[in-house]
Amino acid sequence: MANSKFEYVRFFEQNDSLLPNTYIVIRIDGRGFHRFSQTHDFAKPNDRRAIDLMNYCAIQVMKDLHDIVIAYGQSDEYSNLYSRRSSKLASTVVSLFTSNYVMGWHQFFDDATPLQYAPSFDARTVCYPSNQNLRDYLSWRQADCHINNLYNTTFWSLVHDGLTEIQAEDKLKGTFTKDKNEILFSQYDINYSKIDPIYRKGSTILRLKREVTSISPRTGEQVTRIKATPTAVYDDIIGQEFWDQHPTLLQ
Ligand code: DGT
Ligand code: MG
Ligand code: MG
Ligand code: MG
Ligand code: MG
Repeated sequence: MANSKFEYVRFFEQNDSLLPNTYIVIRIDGRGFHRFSQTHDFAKPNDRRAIDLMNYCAIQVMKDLHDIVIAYGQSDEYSNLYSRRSSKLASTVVSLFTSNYVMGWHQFFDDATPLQYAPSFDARTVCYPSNQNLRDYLSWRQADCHINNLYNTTFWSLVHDGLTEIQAEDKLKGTFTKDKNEILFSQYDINYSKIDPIYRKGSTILRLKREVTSISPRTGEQVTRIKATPTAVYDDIIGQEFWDQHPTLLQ
């Protein structure tokens, strides 16, 4: 590019290259999704359509951006673990996620719930230097999912039972996990540990190896090969077992 007197402005761009030898986590979170979930009548406490749409977006992002190793999502947020590269990634991930959210909306919500305004997500980038830090980060998000889901499940059971939202909030003030489990079990016949793991554990997207069959354009023959396909699982990622099952994740 020819030099021009305007070129000096590029030195105003801050160097935002990320710390080397670290795991890069990009967390995106729906902006103002309290309102968004109300406008679009999301089911309480969990709307399976909304979660499936979020998972679809994360899978599309991983199909497009091959450097993402694993993604974890709950509520209106998604954490993407990158193997390397700069924070330009955050804007790529968040815009790709958002455009897929808009384009995929009608696959998950029927005509009675059209998208009413343009949704947006924020993105933040954090570098974690050790395997332990990274696992603790993901454990933190999954623990958050559990705490919120247990609270929300109990809260909305009370409200559907006739309490006002203020009464339900008062009743749950200062309660521990075992108290909420007890309310669910004794009053609503809900065994919390039997609730669908997608709600209790959140969603983890992994590149699982799968057999895919296609027709070779060259020979016209059917060929089967093993392809790593981004796939949602709803496992516990806090314990050791998950990491033993997927030993290549943290290499
Ligand atoms: P922010 O992130 O600071 O812009 O604000 P919000 O409003 O996005 O709040 P945040 O991210 O702390 O909390 C997520 C909101 O999204 C929360 O109000 C609950 C709502 N939400 C997420 N998933 C569901 C769902 O499946 N069903 C319902 N009813 N609400 C959901
Ligand atoms: Mg927030
Ligand atoms: Mg949000
Ligand atoms: Mg959130
Ligand atoms: Mg460019």
